[in-house]
Amino acid sequence: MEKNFKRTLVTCALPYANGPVHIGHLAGVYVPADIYVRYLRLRGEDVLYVCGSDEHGVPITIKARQQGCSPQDIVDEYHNIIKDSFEALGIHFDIYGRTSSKVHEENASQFFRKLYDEGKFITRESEQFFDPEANTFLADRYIVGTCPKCGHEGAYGDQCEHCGSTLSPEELINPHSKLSGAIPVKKKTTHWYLPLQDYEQWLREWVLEGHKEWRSNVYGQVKSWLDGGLQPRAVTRDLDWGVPVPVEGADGKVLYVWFDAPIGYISNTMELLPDGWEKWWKSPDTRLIHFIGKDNIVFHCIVFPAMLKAYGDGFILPDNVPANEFLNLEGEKISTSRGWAVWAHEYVQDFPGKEDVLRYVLTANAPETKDNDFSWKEFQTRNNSELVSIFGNFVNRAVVLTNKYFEGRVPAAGELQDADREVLDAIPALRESLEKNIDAFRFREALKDAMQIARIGNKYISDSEPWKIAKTDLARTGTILNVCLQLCADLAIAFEPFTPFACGRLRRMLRMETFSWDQLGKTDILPEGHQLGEAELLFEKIDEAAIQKQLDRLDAIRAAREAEARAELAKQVAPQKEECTFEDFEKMDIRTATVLEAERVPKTDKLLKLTIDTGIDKRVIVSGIAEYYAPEDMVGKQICILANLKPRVIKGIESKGMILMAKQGDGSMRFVTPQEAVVNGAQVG
Ligand code: B3M
Ligand code: ZN
Repeated sequence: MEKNFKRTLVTCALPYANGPVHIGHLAGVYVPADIYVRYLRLRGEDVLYVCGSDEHGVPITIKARQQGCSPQDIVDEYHNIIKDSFEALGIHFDIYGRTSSKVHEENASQFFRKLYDEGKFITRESEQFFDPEANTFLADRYIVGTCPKCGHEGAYGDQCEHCGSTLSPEELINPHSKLSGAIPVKKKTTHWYLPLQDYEQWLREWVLEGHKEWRSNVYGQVKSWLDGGLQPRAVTRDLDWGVPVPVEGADGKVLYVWFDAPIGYISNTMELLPDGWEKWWKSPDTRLIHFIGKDNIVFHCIVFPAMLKAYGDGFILPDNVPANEFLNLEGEKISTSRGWAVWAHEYVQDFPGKEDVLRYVLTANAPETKDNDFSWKEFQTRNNSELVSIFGNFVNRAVVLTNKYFEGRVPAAGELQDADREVLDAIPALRESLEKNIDAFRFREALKDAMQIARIGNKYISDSEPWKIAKTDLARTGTILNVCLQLCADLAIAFEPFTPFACGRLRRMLRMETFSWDQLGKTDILPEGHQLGEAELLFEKIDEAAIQKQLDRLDAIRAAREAEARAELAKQVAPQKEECTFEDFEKMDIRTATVLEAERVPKTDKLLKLTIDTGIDKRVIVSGIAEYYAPEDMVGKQICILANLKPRVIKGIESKGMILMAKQGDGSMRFVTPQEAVVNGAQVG
């Protein structure tokens, strides 16, 4: 912090209340923000921690329609699920508000109204798609049709979820309204726009000149937006869910969700502190930090600042926007719609008491500078061989030995030897590094620093073997344990931002009723004679079964998805072949026949050798249908064959003719059979 701020306002991106939060959200936004806030508070700083649900936007209205309920029902449900899962993970906001609240509606309206009155908007008429039956404008998501890129029939007007292409409604083949099925027509509509280009120069100075310290991914994205030239951005939409546009003649229009949502940060602060919110938003002594994911960078670094600038009235701008990249799950992009995610509310049910483990793993592997992957195996390994074997094991040995030899009282530190001093001296340096890392939003590195304290402790206790020395020199054992217990106290402080639940248990064990960041690295945090509490397990091993259960769940999702993709592919129909004459067709001798015998052709996966009664003769045909039919399925079946196909030798067997098969888009085949039994040898034509 170069400038002397008096307080810090930390906001976290407001999650959309149309689904639960998953590990991608946690790793990207909420866990790092929580570490930061806990750290600042430990240092005694004045912090306000604000979040809430983002309850507007088209996806919420679509979900409501799908489920046959109102958008309010949807947001009520997910608001509570999300709120509870944050609490369960130890993420305690000062307020977790919602953008459907009265306070927000009034505040967002008022915000729009002031910009409107001061002429800060421009209006533009454009043509938008309209549903003539439902008598309403259609958001792109409300228009469905066939994807021009992959042929998928349920593509949306903004995107095909099947092939991932970005689309516009104009590109859809056979477009129709999701509401009524009607064909959308273009209709004129007027909207309000914030002329972002007017703020371009100012944004350049503020970010590109003034905030070179921002993360390179954030700075780079802002620069490329600015270099690309800013355009007016619509701040209203034709929709019936959202904050109504508070001006005459704007019936059926609401504020665009990305206009009202960031104002939600302010509204939520107002809701918490009706009389004290301004000091958090309008004082130059306040430092504002937005924690977000990379897909929100433009809104937090360009659009919202331009809105605040346009509004004036002393609103502060973010001092930093530490946006993270994305987290993948087992090598694949997390996807809410495909169910490819680990949900926060399910995790806390599946792993009760292991909230810290998720916080730890998501931090150790945080996607701070590039996309990263979460795997359940890594989760298990980090728990078992880091939290349990290093941190937990060290603390356990120190406390158990103190109980054993000193009745649970902190022994005196006698004369220190080099090894003791080396260990104690390492901590202030680690503390400094940890502070630098957190101050620079490098939480992965900060966590390594904290873990280094446990690694040092674990090595020290193993090397100095106080349990052996106890037989001959109890005072020396006491010195070693004193050093170990100071390290335990260091851990209870240093890990508090990362694993607050375990640190609570650790402080109970150490009876550290009061503690502060300033104590970290001191050699007398626990004074001689201080009585410890009961030994407790800090972390527990996670077994194979618990991991396998999670992997099985993901495998089931993958299998279902693959089956769906195959079914989709099977539907694809090959285009018609080149024209042929009746004479061409007449050349082919197609007949009914019955399979008498069938066996696999040895050393092949695909071939069956079929002995056939063709009505003319008995003959052998080799056919590539073994993937679809077992030999016993074929015996006795009446089929159709091309009888006069030139014989071929396949795998040493002479094949005379061909079985007629219906081949689907995914390559799968079914034999063709007369609808009722007929004699063998009947001509098909
Ligand atoms: N509702 C979250 C998202 O893009 C979005 C953030 C709003 S923050 C003002 O997932
Ligand atoms: Zn597609």
